[in-house]
Amino acid sequence: MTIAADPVAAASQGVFIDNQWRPSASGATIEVSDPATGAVFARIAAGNAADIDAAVSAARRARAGAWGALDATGRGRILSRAAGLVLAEAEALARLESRDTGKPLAQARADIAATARYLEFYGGAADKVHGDMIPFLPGHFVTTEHVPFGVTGHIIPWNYPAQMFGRTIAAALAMGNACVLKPAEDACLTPLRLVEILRDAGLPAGALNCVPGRGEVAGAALCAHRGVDFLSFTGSPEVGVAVQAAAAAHHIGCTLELGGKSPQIVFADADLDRAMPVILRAITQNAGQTCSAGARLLVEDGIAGTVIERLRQAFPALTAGLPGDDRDLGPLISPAQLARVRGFCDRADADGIPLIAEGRIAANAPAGGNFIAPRAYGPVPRDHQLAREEVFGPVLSLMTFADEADAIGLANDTDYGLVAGVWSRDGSRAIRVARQIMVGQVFVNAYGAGGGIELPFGGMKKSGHGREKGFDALYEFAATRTMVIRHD
Ligand code: TXE
Repeated sequence: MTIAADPVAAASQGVFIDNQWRPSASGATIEVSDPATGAVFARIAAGNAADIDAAVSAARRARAGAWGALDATGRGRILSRAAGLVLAEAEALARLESRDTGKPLAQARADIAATARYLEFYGGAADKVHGDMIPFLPGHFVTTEHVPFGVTGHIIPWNYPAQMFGRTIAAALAMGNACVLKPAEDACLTPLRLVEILRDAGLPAGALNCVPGRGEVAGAALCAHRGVDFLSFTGSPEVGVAVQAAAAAHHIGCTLELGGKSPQIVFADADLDRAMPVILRAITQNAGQTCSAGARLLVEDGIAGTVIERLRQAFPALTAGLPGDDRDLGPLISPAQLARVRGFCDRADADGIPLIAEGRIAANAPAGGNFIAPRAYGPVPRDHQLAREEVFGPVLSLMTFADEADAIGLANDTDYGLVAGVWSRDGSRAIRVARQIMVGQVFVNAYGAGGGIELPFGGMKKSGHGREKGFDALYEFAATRTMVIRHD
């Protein structure tokens, strides 16, 4: 029985090691609740340090055995086959993702398509990675090659479980690493199915192992395990610090993707008809629980009134509803996340921050669901919590700026540095500004949450370091080995 056919079966499937499910060491489980109703509909294993240890051992055996012996073309073919298998059951996976995370079905379908694209992209890229020949001293011949680290540990969050799986696992496998995945306890049913799909595509035993469980137990054990050679983490800055400390304790590297407070900079000459729908989508997609959500709307003084009026017109129609009804947004992931987002709104209200506009919750949204209506506040003082901290919910903070220099200063006046958008009909200015924003990805007259699979993505400052997506991600999962040959 597969998880796609019956999510509740996940309970009995324990941890995935050496290409098979086995009971977790403790037998303990974690309840999985439906964000739209609050009802428990599945259970997952609560893996612990013993499970992590078994998974890492399996991965090390795979590296020393069949997986380590496979050439890059062989690895790529397996990933490409997996892409096809994902597409073949895309609808079932999308429904599972939508139920587990609460996201609208259309967004879940897009996520599954993207997951297949990751597998396809890195499947195709696997045997296109090559080193250099470097001119050196007379009588010397120098080459470089990109060597997989060995065993890579992956900790992913709950906001895009399938996409995060594709992003981090496909790139690491393409380079020849063996992986141990710790998915998020709040939503991990699609990753639990995706590991089976990789097996069915021909991945040798041990090349990909998955231990669901709590972060402070299974996640911490993965970070601390001496058999892990590299860590890839996406989640909160607080846990990111702990992951990096654990990596440093045993002298390994890590990539961290830790969210953001991304600015959308709108100059007075911007094409608002084009910009506004994108700006709205960038804060409502996945109910704002997106690392690259366009959370700060920075508007040139002269058009602040116009933009505020546009928000007043647009927001009341924005609706949070049942995932299957495909409204603008679904519920938040959990009661805890709902309380966190409400807390931001309550503090903004208490501090007298003007509420520009509010969306609504659909009449048929169940009372037990984690629904919240999207909101736009502004002008938000530059030092207010709502201007500075990641809400991770559908809450837009509008601020105004005086001129180009002020816009750049304001955009960079944040601890984060993930994504930015610049909207202007003056092409030279838009590019000039875009190049001064300290972020890993910047859009001009566009804004795509994180961009495409092909585009390197990652943070500066508190948003983390390292790059995912595109070819850059492949090099994150390998060390460069330089070989110097003397032949005179
Ligand atoms: O994140 P956690 P949470 C931000 C966002 C959100 C906040 C809290 O602002 O509101 O973080 O979310 C695992 N050792 N982002 O609490 O705890 C955990 O099991 C090792 C931004 O869900 O960081 C899960 O698999 N691992 C973000 C993963 O870390 C640990 C996405 C993320 O959970 C661990 C998610 C530990 N000690 C939240 N503790 C983004 N960058 O998009 C937890 N984990």
